[in-house]
Amino acid sequence: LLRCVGYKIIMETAGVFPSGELETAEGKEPGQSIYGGGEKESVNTLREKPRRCPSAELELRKEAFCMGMQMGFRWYGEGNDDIKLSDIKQIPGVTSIVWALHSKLPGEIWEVDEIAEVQKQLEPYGFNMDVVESVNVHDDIKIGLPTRDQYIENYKQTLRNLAPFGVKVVTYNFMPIFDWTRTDLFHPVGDGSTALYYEAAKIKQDPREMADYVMSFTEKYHMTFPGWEPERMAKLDELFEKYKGVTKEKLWANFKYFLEAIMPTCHECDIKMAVHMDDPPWDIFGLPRLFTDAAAVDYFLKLVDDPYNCLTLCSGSLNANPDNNVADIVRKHTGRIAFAHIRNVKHFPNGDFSEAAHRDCCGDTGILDILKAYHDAGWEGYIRPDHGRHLWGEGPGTVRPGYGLYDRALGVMYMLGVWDTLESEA
Ligand code: CS2
Ligand code: MN
Repeated sequence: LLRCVGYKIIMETAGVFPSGELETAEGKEPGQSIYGGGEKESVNTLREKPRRCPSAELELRKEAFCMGMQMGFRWYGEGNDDIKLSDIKQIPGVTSIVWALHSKLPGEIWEVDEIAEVQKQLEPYGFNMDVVESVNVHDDIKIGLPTRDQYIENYKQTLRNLAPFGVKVVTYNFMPIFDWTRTDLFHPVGDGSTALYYEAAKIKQDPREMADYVMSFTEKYHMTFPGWEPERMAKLDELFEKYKGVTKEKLWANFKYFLEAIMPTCHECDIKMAVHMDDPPWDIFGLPRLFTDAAAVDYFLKLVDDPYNCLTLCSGSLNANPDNNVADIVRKHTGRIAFAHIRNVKHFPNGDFSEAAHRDCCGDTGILDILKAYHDAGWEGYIRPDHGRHLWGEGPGTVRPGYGLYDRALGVMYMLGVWDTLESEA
């Protein structure tokens, strides 16, 4: 019963009513806006009554700050994303905008007034800002330089600044230098759409070529990509130099140091740290990578065994290695997964892979198994469609690679369709 996600209650707990008063859909006539202005929105789009949860239980859920599964959608912010919040609002079931202050460099403090600005943008649409992706970790912390302590203090201050806005989960990664790595950002899939693609033979020891390729998009379309900030890319040789001697063991030790330092702040702020899986999950350009398989996930969760030390379990990142069974990890570590990224990947025999539509049979990741594992384990957390293909005219300059509107919206509907079916059978 507790698994039941009542959309209405999620909206109430999220405090969506811009007026600040706790209104309920019951107080409105069908067809009357509950969003406090703007477009006319029918209350019939919300469930009149949650289907299986008696209201007393819903109250309990509220008291226990029990979240249920909440659907999120990543948005890069006003002036930084061609997709509008009003477009996202039209995708059924999305309650959370997964956001970040993308102008911030790793290590900088996120100031309260900057966070409040985002809140002001989200509020009229009733979206919550519970999930931040990402607060990036400064390289000096990963390398273990003496300067790390100041950057850790800054990180803690950012967490303290985020907490009053209701932020519950902070995603980040612990990959040296780069975030995701792909050799083609708009690769034809064969049906007229394009997707992110990884051609193994194109990854050489010299990362400069790769960085130049990504930077060419930044220059041409004035788009910066998290993990590929021009300021950092300009110092690539220096960065590589600094990482010399950072073995996998050292990286784990530096990771432990960072987490142990911030866990008390996470408790105080009630914010879960949710580390993203490495993408792709293997060493690259001679740099060590940690989150490569299930054993690494086990090791990490024991390394700092704290309920606030959690995962952003990214299905597509891990399953870029086809040996990784993500559903098994879901079953084993349900309570430590704060955020689920659902991404499907198609593998080729030569080691190349392409990103694919969310539907199970469009790729090899086992999306159906993964969703079933979350459902059957009674998982409660945040979930979002991760990368999607670029459809219907989306392309370089109009969308961020992997972050078009349409395929991710289809992904949401696929996930909710599977979820609703599992619920109705439960
Ligand atoms: C994300 C990651 O776009 C993506 O693939 O899944 O880049 C993720 O945002 C970061 O690794 C988290 O810091
Ligand atoms: Mn992801």
